[in-house]
Amino acid sequence: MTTFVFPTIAFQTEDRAADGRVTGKLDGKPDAKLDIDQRVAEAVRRGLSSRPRRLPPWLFYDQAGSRLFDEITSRPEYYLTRTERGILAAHAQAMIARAAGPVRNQRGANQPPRLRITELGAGSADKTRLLLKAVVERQGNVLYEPVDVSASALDAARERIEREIAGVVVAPRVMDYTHGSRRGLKLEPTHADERRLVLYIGSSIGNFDPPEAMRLLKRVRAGLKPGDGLLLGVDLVKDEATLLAAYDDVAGVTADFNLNLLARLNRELAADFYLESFAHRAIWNVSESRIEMHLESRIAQKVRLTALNLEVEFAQGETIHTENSYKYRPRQAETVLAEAGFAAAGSWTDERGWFAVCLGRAE
Ligand code: AVI
Repeated sequence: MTTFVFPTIAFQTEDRAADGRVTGKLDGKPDAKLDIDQRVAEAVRRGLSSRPRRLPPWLFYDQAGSRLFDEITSRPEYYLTRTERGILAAHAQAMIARAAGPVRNQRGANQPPRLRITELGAGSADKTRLLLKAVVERQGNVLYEPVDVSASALDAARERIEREIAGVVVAPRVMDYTHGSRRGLKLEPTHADERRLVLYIGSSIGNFDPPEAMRLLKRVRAGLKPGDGLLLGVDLVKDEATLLAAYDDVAGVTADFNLNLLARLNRELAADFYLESFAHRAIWNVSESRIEMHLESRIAQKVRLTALNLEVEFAQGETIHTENSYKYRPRQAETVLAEAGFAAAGSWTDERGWFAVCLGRAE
């Protein structure tokens, strides 16, 4: 583990650049400029000033955090990715056929509509590939629109997918789908003979609390036409030991992922978190049906975030709540989808009933 040592420097002046970043000169280092992402700065100030202390989970995904998350998905304890991949491998054709709509056999019936695939989050090529291949098998080629805030993640997805699957044209959309108006995601309109299938897989919906998740699903629905679909991957409630192990693997990758958040604040906000003085904690909150991740202060300590001109005092044992990962009960996803305006059009699970992929059709 790395220890970060910072000189004592004071944040002096503040200028807003055209792109919304705040730049500031560091006292005693006239040439040094600190480039701060305003959204990060505001989230950290708000979260660390509140009680209980919290940091939003989107902060996990800087370059190092995204790499650690990829590593988590191949840990033996992190059953989610493997299980969902198994479901998609077994049922991709059925999911795609169902999303495209029934094929009527009577003479003169129309061709079923073509599907366009829109994925929220740039997606791991691995799981998405199974669905894209099934669409290409069905209709020859497909337009795939990965949506993400990170242009570099989208570039990587485009490069990977176009190289690996013939017949897929990738049209990345840089957008923060987690925020926005109730009027719906601003997606490019589909053609009259096309249906859009939105993928929101990987249990990403689980990182939103129920009201936030509902707002997000309603926004997705508002951006769709009747007949379009949403394929949602949710992790299901299971025994506590399995859940806890998934969020506290023996190799310590999830601990590193959680602690990287503090390393990120050291890097980006000139903070002086001493990583060894915080411990990764995973808790199963049964009444809320969620795994919580926290960073627990092992000692009483003060931490300075120079770029925010903020000092935070931690009592021994005090935690920063960094993530919730909600686990759904069987049929709960269908109920939630129905409330968001989607009719149940299919649901697939694994033989242990650990994970579910549900198809909702926009009504
Ligand atoms: C991205 N998300 C679905 C993961 C989860 O399982 O909630 C993030 C994660 N946190 C710890 N391990 C994985």
